[in-house]
Amino acid sequence: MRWEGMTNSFSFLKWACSASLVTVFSFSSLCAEDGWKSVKTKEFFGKETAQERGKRMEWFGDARFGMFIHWGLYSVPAGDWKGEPVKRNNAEWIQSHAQIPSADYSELIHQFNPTKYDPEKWMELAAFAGMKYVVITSKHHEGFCLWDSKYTDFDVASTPYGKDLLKPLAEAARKNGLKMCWYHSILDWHHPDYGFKKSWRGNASNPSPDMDAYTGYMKNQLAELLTNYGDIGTVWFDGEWEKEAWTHERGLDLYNYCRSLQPNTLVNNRVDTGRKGMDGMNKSAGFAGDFSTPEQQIPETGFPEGVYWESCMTINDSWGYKTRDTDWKSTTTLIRNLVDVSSKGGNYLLNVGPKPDGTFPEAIVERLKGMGEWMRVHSSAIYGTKASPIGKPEFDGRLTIKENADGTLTIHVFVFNKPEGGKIVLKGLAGAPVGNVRSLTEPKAQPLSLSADDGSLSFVIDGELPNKHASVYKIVLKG
Ligand code: H79
Repeated sequence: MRWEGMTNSFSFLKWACSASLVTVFSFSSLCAEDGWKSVKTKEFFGKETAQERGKRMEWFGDARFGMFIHWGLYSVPAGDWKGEPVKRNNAEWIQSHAQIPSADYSELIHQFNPTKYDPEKWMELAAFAGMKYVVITSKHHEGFCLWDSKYTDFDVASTPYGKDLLKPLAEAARKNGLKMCWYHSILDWHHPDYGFKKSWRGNASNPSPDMDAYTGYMKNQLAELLTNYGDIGTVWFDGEWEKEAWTHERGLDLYNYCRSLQPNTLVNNRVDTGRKGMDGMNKSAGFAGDFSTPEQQIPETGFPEGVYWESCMTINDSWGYKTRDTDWKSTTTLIRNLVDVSSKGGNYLLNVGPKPDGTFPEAIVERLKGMGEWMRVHSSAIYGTKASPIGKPEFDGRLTIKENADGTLTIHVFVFNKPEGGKIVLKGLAGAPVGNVRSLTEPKAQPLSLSADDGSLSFVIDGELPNKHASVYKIVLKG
């Protein structure tokens, strides 16, 4: 909704309903007739059979690779405030790190003008890289909304750009075979009713922020996001850790609310208050959420069947675009991270921070293209695979497996660095080999001979590894 000033009673009502300024009126009482109250929230959490759950989770369990996009007003200062670099990594946290008062920070809205935004190009690149879904910040902690929301002026409609950024992205994603997903922050530094006050936040001068009213606002917005943009793959909440504001009861209710709008969508575990810090798994049963979310880390091991998880990680050190951050991970590291995550049965959600003009930094484009080139040859060893049955092998590499329709088992052996002598030993793998070892990296190469002796399989790689990022060998076992 665009900011038009308060010239008549209608725009006054809009102001009172919006998050743009501290308001003495209760948000929910003025806007009660539309939005979330008309949504019948049914109990969904824990109410489906294992089979139903498996079906709902299936695409996520097979996907392995997604694109995370952090984009918002913070992309404009890009890590600097008043010409000075703000310490700490995360450029999307600049308002908090520099304690920028809400009124000053909100001025950035007049500078956000991504005239070079080309969502087709973004999604073509994501698809080329091998990504199967895309998660964008519909709203990050700053509170700015990337779509034209009826419920606030603090959105893209109030920027010089003025157009919904999410609709064309959702269309481009689907056209390129990716599922559209939303990251939506529970924490909101702008909204006057958000339930935990700080001097620089938009709730600072509200004597009694009303978290029920704020939750109503968030639900109204989620109704927009889960009604007007087609099927949404995942709703990815974050910013749930302030105990003064967010509770288990609110989390469970919000989970059920999202699924009442879209029964098949997946909701991450940060909707509730059960995650164990940055390792992102749940402390114990009973917390809502369909999958776990380790942040900036890959778990040491895989998890039992039926535990779904996704490691989200940055491509440099910041989530939001940061001009001074050139600490780009190498293409090799990114590919090996994807392999590592796959070998443990998880998904890799790799973040990009677009520039305020709507383009990706060149370093990101280069790396995603490099991943795509590798994936074009090797993706069958990534998608729809299962975790290694023997954990990490002793050589520098990883394994994934695939159960074939004819009852055989394909083992993909990823080799990062060749061990001395080139002998690859797979301990603890029994079963009768079908044929020899074939190279996925070089399908035309001569098969290598496979030895099976008590409880281990082995083969020898001669010469250089054929791929510098990760070379892949295939073994088929019967029984
Ligand atoms: O959106 C990106 C970041 O801006 C956001 N999450 C990713 C996906 C984020 N990064 N860091 N933080 C949020 C800060 C959270 C830090 C902590 Fe905590 C909150 C540390 C202590 C309280 C997490 C929750 C770890 C322990 C509890």
